[in-house]
Amino acid sequence: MDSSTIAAVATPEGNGGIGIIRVSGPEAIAAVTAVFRRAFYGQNPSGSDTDAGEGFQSWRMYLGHILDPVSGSLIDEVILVVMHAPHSYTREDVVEIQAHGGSRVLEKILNLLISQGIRPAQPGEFTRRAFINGRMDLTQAEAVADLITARSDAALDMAVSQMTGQLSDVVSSIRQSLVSVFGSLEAAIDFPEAAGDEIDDSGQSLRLSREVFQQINQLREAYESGRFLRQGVQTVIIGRPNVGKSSLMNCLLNQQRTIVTEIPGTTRDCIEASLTTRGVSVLVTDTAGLRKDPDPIERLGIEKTREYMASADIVLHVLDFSRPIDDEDVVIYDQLTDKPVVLVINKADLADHEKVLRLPPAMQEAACMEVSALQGTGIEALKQRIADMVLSSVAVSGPGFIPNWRQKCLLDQAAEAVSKVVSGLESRRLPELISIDLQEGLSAIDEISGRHVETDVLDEIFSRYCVGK
Ligand SMILES: Nc1nc2c(ncn2[C@@H]2O[C@H](COP(=O)(O)OP(=O)(O)OP(=O)(O)O)[C@@H](O)[C@H]2O)c(=O)[nH]1
Ligand SMILES: [Mg+2]
Repeated sequence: MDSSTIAAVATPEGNGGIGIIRVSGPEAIAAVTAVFRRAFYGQNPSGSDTDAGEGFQSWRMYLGHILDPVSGSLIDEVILVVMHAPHSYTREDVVEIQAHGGSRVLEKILNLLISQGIRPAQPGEFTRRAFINGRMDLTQAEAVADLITARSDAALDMAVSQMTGQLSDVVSSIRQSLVSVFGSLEAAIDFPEAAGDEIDDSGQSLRLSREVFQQINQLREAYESGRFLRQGVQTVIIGRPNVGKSSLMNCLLNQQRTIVTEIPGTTRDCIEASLTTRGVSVLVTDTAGLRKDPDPIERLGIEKTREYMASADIVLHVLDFSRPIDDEDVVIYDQLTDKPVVLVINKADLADHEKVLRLPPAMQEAACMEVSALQGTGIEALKQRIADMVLSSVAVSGPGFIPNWRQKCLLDQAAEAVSKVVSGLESRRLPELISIDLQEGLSAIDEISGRHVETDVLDEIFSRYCVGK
């Protein structure tokens, strides 16, 4: 365990009202005390009424000044908050210095602390210490990063529930069940006579293992249906040239992001942007119009469009209300068999009241929305529709939090191992063999919670955090 004392600027770079420097470790209080002079309200910072040496109480704020201990020059007026171990984020002694938020000021204070023998913190090192010191498990530590980077309400809710330990609880209940099955198998291995001819006579181990298998699968399903909330939903706008794809993109974003002209074939590349609607993060891509006889540049654009279509979560297939549906529209639609599609019938402003756009039978099953990208009508309803599609798929999944990719890979490993345990118990294999599978399942579960995890895995996880967290 690294017992050095670390410090970092915890607030974002740039100028701000206040900036916070965080210090953690056994020397935190001593180092800060060496550069801090407590001021009594209304008295001169350079006066003698200071008590830098007096002990600080936890969770109180102290007004004072940071002074260069060598030159005696005043650096800033600050507030200190001291948190004595173990009642702090890292469970070590922590001091937070609330200074003025100029990057030069913060850098100067940090350098003063470093001159007191403290080292700069690595990215995520405070949270890593919180994990190592048992304040949180690895799923909670990962949720801290999710919380900071959450771009939508839904992602934020998910991060909060994971940070407060909901995933940890499920993982630890899975662990308990596996340990209990393990205990029965060990007993059967150590005392075969006591276990009788057959292991798991009562069927208790089999029942528990099946339950665990189901729990693990629920988490895997939650990943599949809820990954939109983590990554944002990939939405691709496609259609024939000139139907108004770029106009729709601009309208959704509420800004002129892509070029619109009356010339078919205007957009030749794929243009991405993101928006948030109803708390859901949506990544939208405008694409080149799909047509039969493209020129060489358009052809490249169309190839790219197809790649985006293949990886899309939702496709917005744009049709033009002012023109009858033709074979090209149908050909495009037919390529979308495995995707959730919304037919966006654009240019609704050009339709007279009696006119209805006739859709061929195959297209009639799809969700349809009428919009005018020119006038902005129907756009809110379309956004609502996209959010509903995402949120309904998440609601089905249930648990209220969504494993990340690392956790999902480990859940896959655990599921495979536990399914072998189940079939081993069903076919009454030797307990020694079943216990090998069980151990594999346990170690995957323990890697999720961080109970047993390699240092390089931790390095990889925490390197994605910001410095100061
Ligand atoms: N009346 C009307 N015109 C529209 C509407 N949406 C787009 N247009 C017009 O249709 C023309 C084509 O619009 P774009 O948005 O460039 O169409 P596109 O599908 O991106 O076209 P390509 O990039 O060439 O494939 C432009 O002249 C737009 O002003 C609409 O809702 N109503
Ligand atoms: Mg376009």
